[in-house]
Amino acid sequence: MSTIEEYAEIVDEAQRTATAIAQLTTTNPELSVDDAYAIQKVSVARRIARGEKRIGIKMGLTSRAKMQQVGVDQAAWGRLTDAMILEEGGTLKKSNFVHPRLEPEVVFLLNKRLSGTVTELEAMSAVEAIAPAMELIDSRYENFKFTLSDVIADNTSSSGLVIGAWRSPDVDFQNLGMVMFVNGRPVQIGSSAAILGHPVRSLVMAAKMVAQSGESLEPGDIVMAGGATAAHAVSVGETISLEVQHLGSVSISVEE
Ligand code: OOG
Ligand code: MG
Repeated sequence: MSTIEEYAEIVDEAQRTATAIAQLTTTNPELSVDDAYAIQKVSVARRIARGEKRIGIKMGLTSRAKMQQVGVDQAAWGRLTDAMILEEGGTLKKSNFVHPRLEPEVVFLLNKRLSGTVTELEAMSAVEAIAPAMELIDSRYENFKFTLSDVIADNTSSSGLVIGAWRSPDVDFQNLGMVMFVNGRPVQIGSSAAILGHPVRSLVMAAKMVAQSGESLEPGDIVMAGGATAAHAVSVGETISLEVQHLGSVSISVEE
């Protein structure tokens, strides 16, 4: 059995070099969720030590569609750094990733600290702004296959994010239409309500989950709410865009 540090190096190197690895649970079927979060923390600390900056967190597996697509039925969170930001309307290089997928999300910008048990009202009052976003997920595991512990150790597949224009959260964002297009053709159609019934619940859950790791959500942090539909495996030559009702759109193109 390897140590937390050894596993952290394995997943970090897989990410850094875009190389697929075997699931950690193949050699260690007993890998616990707590150990997996410890591995995630150390692996992201390696990125921070290389000069990346923490920008917030992402929630994952907060919709039924996402859980079904990857066969894991519990929510999880991961850490985001500035190196993951992709330019809105720009391009992403597919060769920087193993098997990248894009998924439609909404993202929150916080202006207050949130940690532990908070109400939906408290979570709402900590939201400075909301924006449409797509997350680029890229499991480092072969065939995009993993258990809950595997995916947590792999920073919940976090790889990139494209964020659209921020707007005031005064719009009711409980049930907003979300359509993701590939070269103008709709490929994923959903609603923000697919995210736990209301995306603010993802923020409530985020505050609780980070507190379990002794951390908090800080003013200035962003929190990705989680994919509202299944993710789309991207191909070179595609332009992928997301339109969120009342929130606007984001897009990115895929190159070699
Ligand atoms: C795990 C990450 C899930 C989401 O938004 O549900 C996630 C994965 O699907 O690879 O980011
Ligand atoms: Mg996601």
